[in-house]
Amino acid sequence: MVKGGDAGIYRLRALQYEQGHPGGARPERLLATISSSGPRQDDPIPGRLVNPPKMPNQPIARRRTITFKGEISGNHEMPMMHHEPATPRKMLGITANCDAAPAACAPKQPMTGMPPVKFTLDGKVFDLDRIDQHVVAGTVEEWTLVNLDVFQHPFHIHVNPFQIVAMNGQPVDDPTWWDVFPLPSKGSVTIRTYFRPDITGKTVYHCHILPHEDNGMMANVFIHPEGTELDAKGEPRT
Ligand SMILES: [Cu+2]
Repeated sequence: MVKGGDAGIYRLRALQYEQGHPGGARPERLLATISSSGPRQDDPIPGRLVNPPKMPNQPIARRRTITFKGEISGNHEMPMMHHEPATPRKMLGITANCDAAPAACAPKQPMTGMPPVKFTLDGKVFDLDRIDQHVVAGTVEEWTLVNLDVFQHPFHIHVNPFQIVAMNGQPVDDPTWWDVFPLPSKGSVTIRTYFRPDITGKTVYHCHILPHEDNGMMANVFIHPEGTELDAKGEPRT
């Protein structure tokens, strides 16, 4: 939350950002142009919006390791740079927004004779019908997210935010709740999350770089109702 300045025109920019990608840093981009006008308001800005919930003090029900790997084969940037007219593709029943996610509108394999771009979680590309993790509502889990690439992968999981408990194996003591967190180059982040009891069913976790996600770096997690027992393979007992 920001307080507007004196009357005038302001530009909101995303600064240049180094993701560690061999193609170089992401350039600065103009996000919005903001016009400040009218009588001045001096209302205070709240110091905090909510009192964040505490992580429940309960044992870790399960620990998992998830690996992130991109196979960019030298043409990783091609979907973004393709010049054919964009055709929106349907993903998860939703038609892609070509302005917000140009990669979703580019042809899947822009060049012939080169291996396709492939981004994987635990060696697999996304499959709508495959459940990759079974978890139980009301439990706390720790996931170690391993990035095998030199470039970052920002991890995002739907529904349940998470806390960071270790970076590259070094403990971190920070109660901040995260929605997305960048995995460092050739490193790991261990997260702790509480699967809240009131939300169950299938959802996803994925890399939040859209061309990575759209080329496979996403997986399904199924949150079973509280009290569900998982067998040795981590699947619900029937
Ligand atoms: Cu990624």
